[in-house]
Amino acid sequence: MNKQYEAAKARYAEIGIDTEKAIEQLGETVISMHCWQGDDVLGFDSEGGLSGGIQTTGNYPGRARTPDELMRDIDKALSLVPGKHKLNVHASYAIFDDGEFVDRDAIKPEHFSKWVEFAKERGLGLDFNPTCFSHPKAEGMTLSSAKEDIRRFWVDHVKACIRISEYFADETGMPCVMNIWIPDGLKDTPADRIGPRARFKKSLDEIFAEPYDKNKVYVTLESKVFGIGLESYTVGSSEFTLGYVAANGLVPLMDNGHYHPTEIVSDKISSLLLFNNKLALHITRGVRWDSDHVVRFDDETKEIAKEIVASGRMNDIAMALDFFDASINRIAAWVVGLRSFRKALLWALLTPHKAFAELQDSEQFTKLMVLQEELKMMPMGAVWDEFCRRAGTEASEKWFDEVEDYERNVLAKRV
Ligand code: RNT
Ligand code: ZN
Repeated sequence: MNKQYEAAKARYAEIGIDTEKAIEQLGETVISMHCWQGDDVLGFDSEGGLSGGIQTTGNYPGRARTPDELMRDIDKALSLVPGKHKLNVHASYAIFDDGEFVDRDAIKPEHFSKWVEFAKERGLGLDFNPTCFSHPKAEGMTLSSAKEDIRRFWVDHVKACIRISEYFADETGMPCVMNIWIPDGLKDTPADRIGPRARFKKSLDEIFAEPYDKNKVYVTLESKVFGIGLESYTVGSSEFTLGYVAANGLVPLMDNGHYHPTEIVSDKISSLLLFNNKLALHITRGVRWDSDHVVRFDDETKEIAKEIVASGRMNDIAMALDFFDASINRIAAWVVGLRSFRKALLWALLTPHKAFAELQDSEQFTKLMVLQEELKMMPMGAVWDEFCRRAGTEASEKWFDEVEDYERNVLAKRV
């Protein structure tokens, strides 16, 4: 019996919160861990750098350079985070046999069999992403290209990715979220805005003309407002993606780095839930731009978690992390991001949403403010510690000792 936890449990009971239930729900909630934090989004299928208007900054030693290194690093990170996870893989992480090379329009499930093996051994689900960037054919537009051969190449790539996603779902026994994001856009004011969007729409129509099992693969479409070198126009804008998913029964995906700086995804979740059966999120942290900083236990992350939990639709929301920081220890980046988002979910599970909503409805705004502020000093830390203890994971900052050992013994030797 942990005294601090027992005291916290009693204190939360006073405001109508059952900490046992919160711990249980938190343990069941699946967060999708992105593989690309471990190697600065480089992947294994090409030698070129990262393109598409996204950017990692920093040159911290120890980047994973091979599938084995990346898998080892993922294992290390997962050993330090409590709760259930899926692993989110990009098409550029195909693993070829020695001397083999298959271009992206022709990749097959077999090129991902090592990821399947890895996931199955660890009881992880798998999510997937076409990679329409970091490729010679992605120097201009991709699915919205005016060059027919280029457009076709990327249509074939996404079709190949749907087959791989089905394979992931079959093998793991869990649905696979397949997210389409294209970097297509323009640096300067477009002469023609509707042309590329019409071609993107046509490409998507061609992709989905081939049937797939919607119970196994949840196709999501991610919008974006700008990218580096794509400051004036993106083809896959918010209106485009919301329109396309509504008309075609796909799932919208919001990345909280992909809006104007004063727009907040926490305010968008409820509206999308009212008009969609499912919703997907890329949880990240933008600092001044779509910088993809490591997720922290900050106000907007807590507000996103609050909206997820308060909606009562947690099971309809696919939660994935999406950040890439190359300036700090990459394992620690993963662990901080995963732990922070789970802390935010715990924070939300320990909030008396119903009571607060009733205060709002009865216009008792003073009392609502008082209680919301007092809630911030509640002993959530003791509940988090107990959750970690039950999950067999280090609760305190001591987890970082293990990362430092790993850095000394493994990462520092990668030169
Ligand atoms: C880019 C999008 C996209 C990527 C990943 C690697 O701005 O957020 O989701 O970060 O697919
Ligand atoms: Zn994203």
